[in-house]
Amino acid sequence: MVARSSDVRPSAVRHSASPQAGGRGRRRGAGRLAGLGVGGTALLFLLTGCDVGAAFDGFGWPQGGISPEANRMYDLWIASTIAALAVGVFVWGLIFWCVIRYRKRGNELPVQTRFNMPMEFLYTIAPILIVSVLFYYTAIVQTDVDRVTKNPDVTVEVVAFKWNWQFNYRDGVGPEANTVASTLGTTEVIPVLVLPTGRSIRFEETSKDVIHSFWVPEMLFKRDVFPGKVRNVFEVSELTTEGAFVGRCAELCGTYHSMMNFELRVVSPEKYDQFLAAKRAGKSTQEALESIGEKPLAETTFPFETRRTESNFNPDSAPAGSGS
Ligand SMILES: [Cu+2]
Repeated sequence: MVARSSDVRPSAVRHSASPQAGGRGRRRGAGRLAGLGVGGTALLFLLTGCDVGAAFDGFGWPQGGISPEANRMYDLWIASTIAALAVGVFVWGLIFWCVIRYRKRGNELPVQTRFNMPMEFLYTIAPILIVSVLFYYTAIVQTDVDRVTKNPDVTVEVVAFKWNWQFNYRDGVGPEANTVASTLGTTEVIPVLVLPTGRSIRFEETSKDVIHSFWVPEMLFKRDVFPGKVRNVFEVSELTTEGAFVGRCAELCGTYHSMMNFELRVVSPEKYDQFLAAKRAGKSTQEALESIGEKPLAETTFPFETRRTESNFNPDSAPAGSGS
């Protein structure tokens, strides 16, 4: 016959009243202390955003962000992972401890702990607390990353099309603003998007055909580019590192999706002003880049060989015997 909990509770009470109760109480106290220690450590990491991620290769998250927003998202990931690991180690420890400490030793029914209100209260409150803390920090970082301002220092319109990019430097925000200079990618030349460090930059995205996605891996951020009237907008408060960074389309958009690369060239604000002035004076992007002492062509990626010829693109019109 299976004992109901009400049948065995008196035994549990008697058990705890035994002479061993003092030792058990001390052990319980030590367990609570250990739990508090693990929780406190996780909270500490969460609050300080300590960069232990570098020692663990970012726990799978790309490192080397070039904007404050990228670093904030990285810190959130690292802190969340540490908190998850702390909870995981604590729970795994409890499981193994229970398996060993309370393994079957005889036929006597062990002490039952059903309807233990403090413990059930803890089971309910602890997850709610953990989720609340994670939600709180996620909401803060997400709001920060999605924030757009009324007057960014630089506005660039990103136009995606199958299968390349056009970058329009604008004199204001929104679709009514004017393009003052433009860079258009071609099959032969990778488009280079030139932007300055230390200035807030607004990206306004629009597509000519299907959905693409604007992605510079070092910004640790990508956002879809939609066709039609939807104008996807995001901002970075500044770019912190000069250099050349490859950019990609991150949305499967058709045959040559994987070849839809561009380059982000981050330069000093002075060089950026000179570049824009050269563009406005009618120079090509390559000439303007050379005029500020930058390499004229992309250095992080190269035009892909499309291998599109008359014979393989339109086999029906190919001369007889020119291939399968
Ligand atoms: Cu695309």
